[in-house]
Amino acid sequence: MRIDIVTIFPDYLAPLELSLVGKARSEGLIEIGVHDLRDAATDRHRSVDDEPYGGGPGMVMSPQPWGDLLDPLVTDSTLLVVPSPSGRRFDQVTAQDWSQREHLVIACGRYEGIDSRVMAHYAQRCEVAEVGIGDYVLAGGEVAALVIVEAVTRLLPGVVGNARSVIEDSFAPGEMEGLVEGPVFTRPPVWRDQAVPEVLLSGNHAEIARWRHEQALARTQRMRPDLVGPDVNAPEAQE
Ligand code: JBH
Repeated sequence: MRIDIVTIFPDYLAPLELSLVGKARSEGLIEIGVHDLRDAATDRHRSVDDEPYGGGPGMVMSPQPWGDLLDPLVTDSTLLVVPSPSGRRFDQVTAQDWSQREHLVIACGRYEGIDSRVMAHYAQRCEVAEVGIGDYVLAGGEVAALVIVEAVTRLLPGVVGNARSVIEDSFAPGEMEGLVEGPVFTRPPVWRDQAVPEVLLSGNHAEIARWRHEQALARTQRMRPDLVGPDVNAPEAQE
């Protein structure tokens, strides 16, 4: 897979040289290109934005630099990803889907966003997906791009050493589908008066699997009630 990222802050994407994504790149499991939008600006100040038509606060990114920079990157098999607070939510199912694509281009907007004609134009030439990563306000698409690249890269074959850790993750389809993971423990068996739950030391794998599922269910109910139905054991649900 190849991912091209377009931004006015190429340095913001330096973390893609580190850790899991950095290793996947150096092993040739993924190719990532980072492009400076200002390289496609035509004036002396390398401007990439202008005032919004119709008035209002902030600035809008001009279509010309986007068009000039994207034209040579985009083919009919590209998925053009535009991180935006008004997009549909990027989730694990989206990450799974995108990990099968051969080419992503991620267009990072700043200010009040990118002139809408850019998305309309490329929608005629390839698939375009506007996605947000959560209900909070960011200053631009770069952090969302980092999130998307990491979520997608770890799903590529050969990237995560232990395939089970991908399969058994929170949100991953399968046994723990729709649940967040419960608590985990490692040595020592007692730390600051707290013992590791007995069952985990029992060696009874069926018992352990059952306990983990119970814990995951309880934690999901408590921390992410939106992911499960109403708690049938809750006092207000009795009688
Ligand atoms: C900004 O404010 C944001 N919330 C969620 N996703 C985003 C993606 C790009 C820019 C946001």
